[in-house]
Amino acid sequence: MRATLMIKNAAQVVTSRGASEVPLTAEHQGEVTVYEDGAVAVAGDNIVAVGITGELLEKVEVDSQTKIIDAGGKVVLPGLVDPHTHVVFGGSREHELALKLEGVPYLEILARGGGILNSVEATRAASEEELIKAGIKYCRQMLVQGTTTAEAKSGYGLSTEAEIKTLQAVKQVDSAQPVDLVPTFLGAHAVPGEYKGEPDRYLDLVIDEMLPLVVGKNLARYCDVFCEEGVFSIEQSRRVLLAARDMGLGLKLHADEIAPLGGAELAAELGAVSADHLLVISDEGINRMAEKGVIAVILPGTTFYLREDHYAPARKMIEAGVPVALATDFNPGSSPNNNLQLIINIACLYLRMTPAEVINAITINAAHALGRAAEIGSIEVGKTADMVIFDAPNYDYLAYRYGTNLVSRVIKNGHVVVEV
Ligand code: IZC
Ligand code: ZN
Repeated sequence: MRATLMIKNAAQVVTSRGASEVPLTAEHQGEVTVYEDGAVAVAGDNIVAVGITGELLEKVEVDSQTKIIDAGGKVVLPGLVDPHTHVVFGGSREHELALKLEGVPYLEILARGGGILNSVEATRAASEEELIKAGIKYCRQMLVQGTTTAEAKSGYGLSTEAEIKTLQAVKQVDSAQPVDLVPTFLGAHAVPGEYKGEPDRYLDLVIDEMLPLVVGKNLARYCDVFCEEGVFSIEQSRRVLLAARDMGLGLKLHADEIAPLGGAELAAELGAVSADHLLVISDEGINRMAEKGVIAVILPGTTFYLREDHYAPARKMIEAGVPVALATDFNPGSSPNNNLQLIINIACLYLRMTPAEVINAITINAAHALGRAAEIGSIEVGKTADMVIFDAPNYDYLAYRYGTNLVSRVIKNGHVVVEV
């Protein structure tokens, strides 16, 4: 067996094992294998061996063509997976910061025609090329911070033309740089100004015109809805998601973030792959998600940035057997952060998750939330060689330090794409 790339002498290689079929839950959420003095061998795109450096050097052939990385004193993790982002949008919303500091709530800014609708205006005004350029920039920021795969939602177009433009931009951004993007159609993100007061008429457009085009052009793998008070109700969300499911898309839902509408129960009822946010999830919702194996994608960076006084009940969900993933929710309003390393800190400190639980939440369980766990999310033989080397002596250190980018190298499809 000849390696094209060999990482050796790592202080720790840290990964889940055997969780590519079903996400990790309950006590397994925090199970990681740690290879001290670890090594990983790669041939082409794929991982061909992982273990202790001495053993690997015996069984894997290296030659003058093999790229050898000495990871002495460093930690190797699977490439990070960010399963909830709105990475393609026009403009930015720093001008809303003053309103925020005056205490105007997020949904009030939206009701006044700002918030998401502000970004809709900027996204409609942008050309596809401008959206692509910004998207590439944001993806590069993610990559240098260790993210190798991310979800990318539409939802700042809210017209057929602008939603298609956004998803086409997502496709171009995906192929123009190393971060793999999994596209999600979020036409039901808000009611655009021209349909104000007529959400159902807007949803007719989403269902009858946008969805068939999106599916026909193969521009999305999932469909999502912003199910929230003053945005879309449970009934309206169900209608969109049922139509999307009939057309072959997987389902996701912005659920129970600000008002407890029962989004978690709806996600379980419809067999969604994930329900996201869940700050105000009910006990019933937790039980239904556990029963159906719906992944909770928790977005604690958003909770932090909206200055909410309580976080999603992550411990309760883990104890009830709900698989937990974490994401940045990168977007121009409620979470202008695309760094998963910061999510590690916030999840440990405020969700009270352990560093090992968090690592699984941003690797294998996040890969499950994107339907990609057979290929990515762990350092196991046969998987795609997506890995991050952190300048950290052990994985606890990643939760301990904050605000500094600890990435030393990023490997994507077997190639070093970031070297600090
Ligand atoms: O632009 O504010 N929650 N969608 C649902 C968002 C936040 C993004 C935004
Ligand atoms: Zn979101």
